[in-house]
Amino acid sequence: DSSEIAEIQNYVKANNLDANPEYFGKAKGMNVIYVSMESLQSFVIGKEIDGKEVTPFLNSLVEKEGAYYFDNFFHQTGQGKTSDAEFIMENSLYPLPQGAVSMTHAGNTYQSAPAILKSRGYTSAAFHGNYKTFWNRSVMYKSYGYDKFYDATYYNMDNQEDLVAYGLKDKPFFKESIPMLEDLPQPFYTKFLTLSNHFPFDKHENDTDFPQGDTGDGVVDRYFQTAHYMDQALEDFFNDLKESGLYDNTVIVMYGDHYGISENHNKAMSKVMGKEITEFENAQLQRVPLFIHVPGMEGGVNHTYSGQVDVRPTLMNLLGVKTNDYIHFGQDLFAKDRKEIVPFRNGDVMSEEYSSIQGVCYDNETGEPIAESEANKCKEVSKDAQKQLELSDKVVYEDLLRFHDPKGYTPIDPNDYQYNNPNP
Ligand code: GP9
Ligand code: MN
Repeated sequence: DSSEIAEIQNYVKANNLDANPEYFGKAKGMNVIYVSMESLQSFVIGKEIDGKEVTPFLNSLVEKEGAYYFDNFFHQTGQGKTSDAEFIMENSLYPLPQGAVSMTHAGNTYQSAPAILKSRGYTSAAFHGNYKTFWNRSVMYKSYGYDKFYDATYYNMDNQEDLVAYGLKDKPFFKESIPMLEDLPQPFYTKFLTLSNHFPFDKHENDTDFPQGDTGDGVVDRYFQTAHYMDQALEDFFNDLKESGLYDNTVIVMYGDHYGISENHNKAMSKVMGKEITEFENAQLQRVPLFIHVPGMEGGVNHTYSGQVDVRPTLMNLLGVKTNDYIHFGQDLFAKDRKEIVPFRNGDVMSEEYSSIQGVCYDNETGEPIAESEANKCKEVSKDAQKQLELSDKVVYEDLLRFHDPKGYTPIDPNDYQYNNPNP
């Protein structure tokens, strides 16, 4: 009830940081494009196979003017995979310890990014080359307040060679999306969910001459090929955005949604990484790339320890939208004095100096468990991580945003939205 939301609000208020004035409002009024980079982990950034870069385009962004790259950014997803990542990005809340929140709690009241921006004149749209019912998106997106959902029914799904496990390959997906994007009223808030780099990372041999890896583990070896294809698709997309004139007035946020290579492939991954994949190293591998391109800004590599919950407050501050009154668990990536605590959904927690993995406290610098006598080094970060997860879960399980009325927010009605098939 409303007393519970008050407790959560107090925690959120106490953890709010002032926006960094060098960034606040620097993208005011601009369009927004999110790209969910399927299963992309940070270890591929800068990686070479046979002397060739796996992701030359993304690598070029690391040092590019206008682009910020976050190299200590982690996914925080649970069993809901892509849909969990979406949930975190839209709401700055944690997904659930069990199941996918978009399956179990799609009917909740949320105060999501599309709804927040609606009252600022934004039109929102989601683009995805799979059918709208997958992950219950057709229901969840109404609760998020998405005006439009361009699902597989809007794309040409007739050519077998254009398809991969869950839908359309990334190149035709982005190509066919451009005219739909151009037709949107501006400013827009949009997201594009890619698919080519999805497990089992197959069906792209004829789409690229990029070599496979040579670990002998087909999943890991093909991953480099599908990641390379996605990288090319992203480059094409950027070029098309430039051509359409949208590029100079659009913030582009690209993030890896979750890991692609599970612990079942540790043996091959130890060859890739040149070291044994211990529990500690596996936690390090949960880094996913985050790029934020803001026209006119300087850009640079940012080392802050961070996770997907931190992106929404970052974006909102860039757009000049204060979200202090909203329930959210992230901290702006550009703010000063960030906590740099990254709670994982499995209870592990990463911080700048220490990480708590499966109950063991490690020193990040050495990768070794720290002496028993110093184990309290992890206690404080673990305690805060637990608190955040507990409060966030309360919001979701008890549908508490029903009782929350942020200043300046106009609630949306999910029934106002419907996503029709264009060719019934
Ligand atoms: C399917 C796509 C992939 O629509 O989002 O889902 P995942 O298996 O990665 O959660
Ligand atoms: Mn995914």
